[in-house]
Amino acid sequence: MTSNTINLSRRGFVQSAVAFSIAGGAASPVLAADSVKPGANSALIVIDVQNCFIDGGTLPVKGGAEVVPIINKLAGSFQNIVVTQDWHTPGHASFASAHTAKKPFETIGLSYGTQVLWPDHCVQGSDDAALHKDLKLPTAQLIIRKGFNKGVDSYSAFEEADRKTATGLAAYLKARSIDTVFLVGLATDFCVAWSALDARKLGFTTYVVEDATRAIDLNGSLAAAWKQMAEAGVKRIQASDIS
Ligand code: VGL
Ligand code: ZN
Repeated sequence: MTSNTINLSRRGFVQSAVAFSIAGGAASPVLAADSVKPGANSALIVIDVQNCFIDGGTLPVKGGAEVVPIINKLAGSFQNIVVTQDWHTPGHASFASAHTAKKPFETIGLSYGTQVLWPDHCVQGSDDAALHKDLKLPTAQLIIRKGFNKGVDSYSAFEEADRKTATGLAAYLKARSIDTVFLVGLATDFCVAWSALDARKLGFTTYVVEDATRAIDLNGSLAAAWKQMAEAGVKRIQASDIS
């Protein structure tokens, strides 16, 4: 290719440029079939893009700030946008500090099962719990806060960790005839994954936009999350797949 190009006359170059664009054109139907255009029945669900999960916060996720411009841009493709905030009480049961002789990232058995213990984070009303200042979602219609029951965590935007208490998000989406959700935000392997798995369980067509998420990756949790999501029928896409 390179040596041909060097010997091309200008006319020859123009011809080969045309040939190249035809070949490119032939490839584009494949791209078009793979790309998704969110409609009136789709919602972008922006999970926990809060100061706590970004550098300088209490539970920073590596590269967390990088999702902000990607999400801001994606928002232009959606008629429906929902935002979530992790919203814990002081002394929340998911905080290591609430348990004797426990350190962050250890686990504990609570009434509803095994709970990973975290540094104190996203305490209600604190700057740490605020949405990142560069997140620009003026058309978002709902902010849903979760994890506000002191004794129960809620990674999922749909259902608390007791697997009984609904946040109300599913009923809201269903009332608005939304059957397809696109999940972005933090963290891929916790709140995004749990929300995606519950969305599938509740019957939503579910996409996770991988490059609009970042992970905590604790003891292989990221690979495990992608495996579970694939098994549940969650579609893994990139921001460039959305038109
Ligand atoms: C999250 C750990 C603890 C998350 C929330 O948003 O993924 N992770 N609380
Ligand atoms: Zn939390």
